Amino acid sequence: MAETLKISPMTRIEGHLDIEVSVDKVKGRQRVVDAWCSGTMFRGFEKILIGRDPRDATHYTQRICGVCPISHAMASTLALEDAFGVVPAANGRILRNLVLGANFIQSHVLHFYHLAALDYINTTDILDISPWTPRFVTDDMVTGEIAAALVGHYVEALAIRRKAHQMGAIFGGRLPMAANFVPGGSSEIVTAEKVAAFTALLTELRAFISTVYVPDVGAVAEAFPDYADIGVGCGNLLSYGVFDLAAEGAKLLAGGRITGGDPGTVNAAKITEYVKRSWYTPESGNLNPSVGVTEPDVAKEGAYSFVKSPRYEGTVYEAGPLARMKVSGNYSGGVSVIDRIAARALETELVANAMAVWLTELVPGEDVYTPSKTPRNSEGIGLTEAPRGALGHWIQIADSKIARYQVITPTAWNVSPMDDTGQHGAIEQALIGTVIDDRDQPIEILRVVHSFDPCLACAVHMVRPGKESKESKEVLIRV
Ligand code: NFE
Repeated sequence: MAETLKISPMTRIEGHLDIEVSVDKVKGRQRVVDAWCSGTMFRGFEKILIGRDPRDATHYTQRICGVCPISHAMASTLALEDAFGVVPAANGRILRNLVLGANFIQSHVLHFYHLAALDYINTTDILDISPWTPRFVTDDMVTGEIAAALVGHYVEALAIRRKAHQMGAIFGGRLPMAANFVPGGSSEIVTAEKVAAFTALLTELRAFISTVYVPDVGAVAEAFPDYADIGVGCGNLLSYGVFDLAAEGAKLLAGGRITGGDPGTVNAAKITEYVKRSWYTPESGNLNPSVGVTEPDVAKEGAYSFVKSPRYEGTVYEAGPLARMKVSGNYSGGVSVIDRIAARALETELVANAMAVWLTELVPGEDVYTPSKTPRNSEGIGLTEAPRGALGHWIQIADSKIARYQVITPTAWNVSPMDDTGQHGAIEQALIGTVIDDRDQPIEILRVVHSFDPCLACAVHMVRPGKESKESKEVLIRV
């Protein structure tokens, strides 16, 4: 018999995501036959920014999320540089890449050890305390030595993340919210001492990535071979590309799309956001973000999320490290739960290795910044990649103030609800068809959703007062 299961909130993600699935017996097995992702909070940054100094965008938008603030600093700075008509000084460009790289390392290590790995480990005999409890315990979870090692690395990874933050703060001024991103480059200078301090921490982090993180991901992949075919989803991948290199337009991870197996380029003019199933007025939908509107309507009939539905030429795309690694030709595997986790680990190694080279390209004493002036009227687009995937900021400046600001986060691509033509979002599609072994412990749902590393803090914001607060534990509700 069909049954609707709701996991609310979905835990070990950043922010509050509700997942509702309909489960029924199909071809002799219990499967997810329909799925709905709901972002349960409203992110009001587009409204908060209106009327402010354009340069404030870099500082305000970093507060969208404490996990990926540097990506918002980068996207807003690129949008401002586009609007101001300024090109960053070489030192400034490299310093920004180094701070963003530090944030990628921190975020990817967080995802594997602190948000996803616990879906695969039975910790009953190791640690039966919070934050490992309450949780689902299923027969397929790893036990014994591998489980003990992963739990040990969970603790070690906390210190590694702190060191990644400390490293980023050397040039960022502070972290998580960096102070050095400015149109034209960076506000921090390059000294031999700072380069040496950064290099020492990076050396330690690279050792952890290569000798602990990548092998641990390999162990999980080996223990869960079925998951190389689970959670496939739409199969379309999109990346804007990230980490600008010296040659104009060149990036460490080149952007692009893969659609039905075919490669393609990305043109931001072809992005449209839909809101038929989102809590926004109809006027907020069917728009390119350059002319985007964000007007909430919490009483909207048929809506189930505060996340809009971004689509590229009307098509659903998955964003994230797997998309980035595949479209840039750095990953040859498929699209699945395991591929997402593996590509994320390999990307961490690739970025950390590149950072070691960038450190040698810094020139102490040289300019870090090209001066520029805020124009009276202008507009700009900043496309980059956050740890979780494609991130875009769109700014319109009138009378030297922000007249319009729009943000599309990677999680909006992944966690989006159904669009105007009824297409499910990327995670919803990845869930549909998934076999559920035990309706009382639908661990498969957690593994599929967590593989995308969704961050609702990025996608949406703000809580309705008066509602009971939901703490971080899986609440399985049968409806
Ligand atoms: Ni809150 Fe973020 C990243 C952005 S996810 S973590 O990575 O932008 O949508």
